[in-house]
Amino acid sequence: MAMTSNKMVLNFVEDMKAMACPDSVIWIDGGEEQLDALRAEACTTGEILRLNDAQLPGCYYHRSAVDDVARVEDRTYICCKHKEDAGPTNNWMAPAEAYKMAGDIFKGAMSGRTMYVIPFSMGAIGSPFAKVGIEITDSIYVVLSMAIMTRVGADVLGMLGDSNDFVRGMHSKCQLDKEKRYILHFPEDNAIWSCNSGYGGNVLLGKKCFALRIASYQGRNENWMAEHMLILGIENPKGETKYVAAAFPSACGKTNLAMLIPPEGYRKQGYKVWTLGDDIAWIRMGEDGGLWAVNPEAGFFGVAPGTNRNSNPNALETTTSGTIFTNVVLKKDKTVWWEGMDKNPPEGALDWKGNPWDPASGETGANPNSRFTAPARNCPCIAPNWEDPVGVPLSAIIFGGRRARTAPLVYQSRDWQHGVFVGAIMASETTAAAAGAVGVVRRDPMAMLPFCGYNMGDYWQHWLNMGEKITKQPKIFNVNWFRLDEEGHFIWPGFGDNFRVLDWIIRRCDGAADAKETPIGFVPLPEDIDISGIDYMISPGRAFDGEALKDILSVDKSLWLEDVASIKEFFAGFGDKLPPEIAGELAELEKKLSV
Ligand code: GTP
Ligand code: SPV
Ligand code: MN
Repeated sequence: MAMTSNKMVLNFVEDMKAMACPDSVIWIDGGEEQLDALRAEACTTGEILRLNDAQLPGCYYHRSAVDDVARVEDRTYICCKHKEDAGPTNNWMAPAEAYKMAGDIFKGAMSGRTMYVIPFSMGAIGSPFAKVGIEITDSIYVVLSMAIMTRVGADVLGMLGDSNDFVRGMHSKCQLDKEKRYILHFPEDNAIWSCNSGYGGNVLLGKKCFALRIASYQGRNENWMAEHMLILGIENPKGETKYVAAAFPSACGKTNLAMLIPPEGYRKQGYKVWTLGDDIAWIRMGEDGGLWAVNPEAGFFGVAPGTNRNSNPNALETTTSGTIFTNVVLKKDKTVWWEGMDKNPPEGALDWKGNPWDPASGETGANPNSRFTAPARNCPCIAPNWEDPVGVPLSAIIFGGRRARTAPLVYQSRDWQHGVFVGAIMASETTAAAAGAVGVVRRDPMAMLPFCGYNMGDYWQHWLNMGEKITKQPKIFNVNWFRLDEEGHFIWPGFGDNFRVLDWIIRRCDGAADAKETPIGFVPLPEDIDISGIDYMISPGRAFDGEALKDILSVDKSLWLEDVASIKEFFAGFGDKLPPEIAGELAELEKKLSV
């Protein structure tokens, strides 16, 4: 039974039905009863498996196809009328061609299957900034995951009313044929078509497809910003909370930073970190002239490997109920395990492919991009105001990536324009979150390279324009937790100790900390970063100390000049879409490095 009389929604569903030819259509109402029935059905077919109810109540296990475990950037397209509007960093296809190609793939793809219609909201229902999508899918895993990651059901249609302002999302697993796998975005039509995948980032269309690729396009037209950013609050001993948003590329530490627990010394003084979001921020101008951020999601689709009681106890706690685990190790007692959880790989377990796993084999048990899908409300440090419809005011914006050598632990931009440049020159080593080689340095502006729904040159201009419009500009910083020593060990302890850097950032925002000016921006003096109580061995013979701190605060001009050469080459691809202000900042940087 259709749950709405909205003609646009009904027409969309009818069109997709006519194309995919499902045996039946089910509208997702958002109630537990329906979701429970779907869970039971998916357990019967083996699509998911119920985990140990005593230890992991309401949790399920899922495996994706072995060749379908990450986003496929080379098969992801922006389909707008003019190629130039997609820009040099996106794959482009003409809309008519894309609809035709995918239409042929979708033809009859759901015959013998049920088509689910998921009305979902990005943002709290009732928030003036929330946006609606309808996702059609033939996967119960997608329905259950969307019910965790977004707000789904009848209330969403109530909020939409008769409006045509919704994203039309069409997904089918089809045959999971990787040669016919496409993730197609039509920003000018508010539409997303995804076929032949069952992996989260390709199929949970509310996330990267809508909340970043389509929303970034909408934000440019409507004067707001959709960013690949976590949002956190830092409460000081006086009970005042300041908010920051941080953009790091995939698998570079957003979830971890969002949920961090400050070192003991800070905790004793009364410092606390509150989580508002771990992956996506929608940012608008507030009435006070500042920038305000909301998290449009309702759950976390987090990286499992490396999550443990020390690195991120809050994430671990978040996943103890109502969670779906994908591609992790399945233990005999129907609990889960992954590399980096503890030092006791389980015996008699099944690996992420479903085969008996021998920990001594040298193969990992969990896929490096294995993930958990967990409700945000489960998180012990979720901010009490995380669903506030107007969001939270940002004091600082932080960029960061994985750089073995070039970028120092932290530096601050001179002003907004220079800060936009700092975001635009971001680079990071690739990770398992996307298909392809891992560990290769690539330029990834604002951590948005795979997620910007239009020409990145226009995107930088939009950042500059937003800075002009606001009167209270957040301060802009860059961090790098990933500097390596000669032998490849992380020099900085990271995780909870990253709070020491957040502390400097907040003190800079308050005008309460000093800094040294360098060619790239303001770097802390070693004595400005509190390293008391750090207990970390960089390598067997070397403890982290003041010397190590000096090392990772250093700015090596020759390395930076190499980076300038790579930036020039990257920027050249944008032609006259490169804002002159950004070109000017690059010339300035080169000049400062050359003296
Ligand atoms: P996406 O969900 O893909 O967007 O990733 P993310 O940015 O949320 O990354 P996440 O926090 O899940 O971290 C990814 C990996 O980086 C995990 O294996 C972490 O253990 C590791 N990591 C996170 N923070 C740090 C840190 O401060 N230092 C080091 N060395 N590793 C870290
Ligand atoms: C990322 O890759 O940045 C993720 C996971 O957050 S996915 O939803 O697959 O994009
Ligand atoms: Mn992400």
